Amino acid sequence: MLRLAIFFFVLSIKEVTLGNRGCMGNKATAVARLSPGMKPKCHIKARCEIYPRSQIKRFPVPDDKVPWTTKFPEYKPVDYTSESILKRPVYADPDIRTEKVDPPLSFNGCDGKINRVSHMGDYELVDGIPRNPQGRTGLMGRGTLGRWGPNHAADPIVTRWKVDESGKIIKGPDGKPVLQFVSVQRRDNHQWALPGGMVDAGEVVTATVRREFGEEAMNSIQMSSEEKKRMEKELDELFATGREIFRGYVDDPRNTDNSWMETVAFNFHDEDGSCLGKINLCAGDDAMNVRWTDLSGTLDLYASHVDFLEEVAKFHNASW
Ligand code: RP5
Repeated sequence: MLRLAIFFFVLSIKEVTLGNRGCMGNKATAVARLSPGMKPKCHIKARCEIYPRSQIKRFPVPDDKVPWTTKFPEYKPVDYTSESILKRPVYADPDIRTEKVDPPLSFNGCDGKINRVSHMGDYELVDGIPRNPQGRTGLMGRGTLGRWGPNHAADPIVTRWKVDESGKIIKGPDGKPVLQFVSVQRRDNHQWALPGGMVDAGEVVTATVRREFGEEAMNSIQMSSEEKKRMEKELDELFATGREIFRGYVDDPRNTDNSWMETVAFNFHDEDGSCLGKINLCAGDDAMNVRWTDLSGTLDLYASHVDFLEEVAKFHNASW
């Protein structure tokens, strides 16, 4: 019995480690590990009527027609890939429907440093094109996403307890202590969100959360090398420990039938506020504002970020 327990313990450690290593991890490590009780929700934001940053209307998909297993013969998704993606910025794939790509893209695997493995397990290819594992979105093509299939992101959830002037923890209406997290206001749609971002080719997700927090919540891009060094030291302390909260599909308004967002979200919690006291929040890069926000069930945030925060509140037994 003890041996069996040790075996599973070692296995789970291995999975956490390899799963964070981008394309160096193997396929078996990439299967979704959602926190217990957390299930990816049916497309809500990924069926928003007007596709972000466009005038394009999605083909309406009723709730019961989202799963591919439900027949929907009248389904005619709009085909849309934005001009900027078709111009092939460095992070964008070629248009595999119109160009001959040799060698072909390695779906469900790795193309050099590009990770095309889904956290949700193997996805289907229809006529060589990845199919969204969560079902229909009313739009085919890539929209404004660069990659066919999974587009990998990482999200830092930096938390502290809310205290009054005397340092006493403030309680919420449910009598539980209130947590606060660092949120940013996105420049593209002005919605409040976690300061997450895309994983660069070859980058490990733990490096992405740290880089994105530095860029969006501390404006590291505008810092002098001296200031950057100081920031790195502060972040070392803050990011030394982290708990994986979620790994999987994100209900992002940019998702399409052929391209979708996936993320790994980590919670970095400063129990006594000693480490975060030194951190100077300053919005930068894709963020136009940054602030501490109270965790609560009434939050309205970008994509499925509220779901990750609910998990964090549960874990810390905080007010929700
Ligand atoms: C969301 O998009 C992820 O959860 C992450 O927060 C974000 C990454 O995209 P960009 O902020 O880089 O646009 O799906």
